Amino acid sequence: MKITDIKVFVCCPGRNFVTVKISTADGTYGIGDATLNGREMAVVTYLEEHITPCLIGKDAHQIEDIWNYLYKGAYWQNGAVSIAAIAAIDMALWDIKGKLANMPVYQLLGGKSRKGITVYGHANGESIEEVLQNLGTMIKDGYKAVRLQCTIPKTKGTYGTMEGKKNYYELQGNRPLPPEQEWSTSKYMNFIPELFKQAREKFGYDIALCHDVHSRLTPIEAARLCKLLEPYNLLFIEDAVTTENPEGYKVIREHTDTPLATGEKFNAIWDAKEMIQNQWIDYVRTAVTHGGGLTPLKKLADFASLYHVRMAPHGAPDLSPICLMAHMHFNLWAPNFGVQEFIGFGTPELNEVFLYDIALKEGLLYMEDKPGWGVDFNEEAAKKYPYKRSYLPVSRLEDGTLWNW
Ligand code: EZ4
Ligand code: CO
Repeated sequence: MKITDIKVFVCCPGRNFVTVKISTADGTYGIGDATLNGREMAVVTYLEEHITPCLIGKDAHQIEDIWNYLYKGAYWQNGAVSIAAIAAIDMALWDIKGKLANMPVYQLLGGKSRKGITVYGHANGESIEEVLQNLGTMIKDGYKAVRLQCTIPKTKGTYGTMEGKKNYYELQGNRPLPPEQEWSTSKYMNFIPELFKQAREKFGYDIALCHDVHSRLTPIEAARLCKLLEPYNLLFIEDAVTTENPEGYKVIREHTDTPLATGEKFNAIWDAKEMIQNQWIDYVRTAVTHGGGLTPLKKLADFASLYHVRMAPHGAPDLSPICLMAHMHFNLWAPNFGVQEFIGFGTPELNEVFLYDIALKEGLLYMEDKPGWGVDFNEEAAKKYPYKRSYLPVSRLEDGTLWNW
């Protein structure tokens, strides 16, 4: 089945998304997500200049070969920009294969391993009281797992919260340059255990709780935080330290039994290999969009399963509903699926552009069986929401040193 056309769309229904649409000779099309937060146009150029011209006329069925053609064939294999571009092509091809087979993609992987997808939602706030109020609402709504992030007292917001933007943590779309946030490791370390202490005192131990450090600690600081949090029995601590030096996770592991999650910035299985093989982590956070598509993600899942490591895909608002639906299929299949991050049902603008159908029942996400990914893209609606330059914030220590955000 020959590829006849590939189009790349950028739109901003609330925040920026890059979408790829591949069409084939018989009129079948597939869609994929290529969104790289704050670097969207680099991926668009990579796709339009360097990928789409090479694929016209190729057989859409040869997903494995096309993946290697784009990865190995380019010589410059890796990097967030090229991997997001390859991921979108890979996702669109799996969508086409599912449609041509008249099957949901999870069937092509080997079928369902579970009835629904356990998700964790976000309870954010500018005070412990506000976070706990939001947590209470989510428990009432049936969530089985929740991530807690809270502004540190006497600061103007931190990762997970933004001053004046209640319960919304990564504003995009109306500011052209990166905002700056101040970071104090000591204030953070002195405060976070109290958040989880009060959460457990108020809601007990039935609800699974997790927290994203967003790589702001050193390994030994992270080890200390994880130890302080041991009494509150977390599902996991995410991104306790950066991953450039995987042995940082070994240091944490030597000190604590708080489970560890990382990998939302991994580009390839190779980035995760050492941490998985050494059993330094418990959950891999790689998303289909940022990990190069379904083709490498299914290999990553199988490899991780050999070491008791589970998949917990990244599901922040910068991953489009196409990625969310790809995760539905991936997670339904992956025998070693753990939990899916889920930020809730989209805004009316988002759901005008992306058409998909999911339902949350007792903390599990469900979807209807449809061929392919079961998500569509409304090109006309997307035109109403043009791209707006927008960046994530940056962090600085109190003395002005640039820090990890
Ligand atoms: O900062 O998706 O777990 N979620 C996260 C996210 C990331 C953004 C980056 O684009 O860490 O909030
Ligand atoms: Co994260």
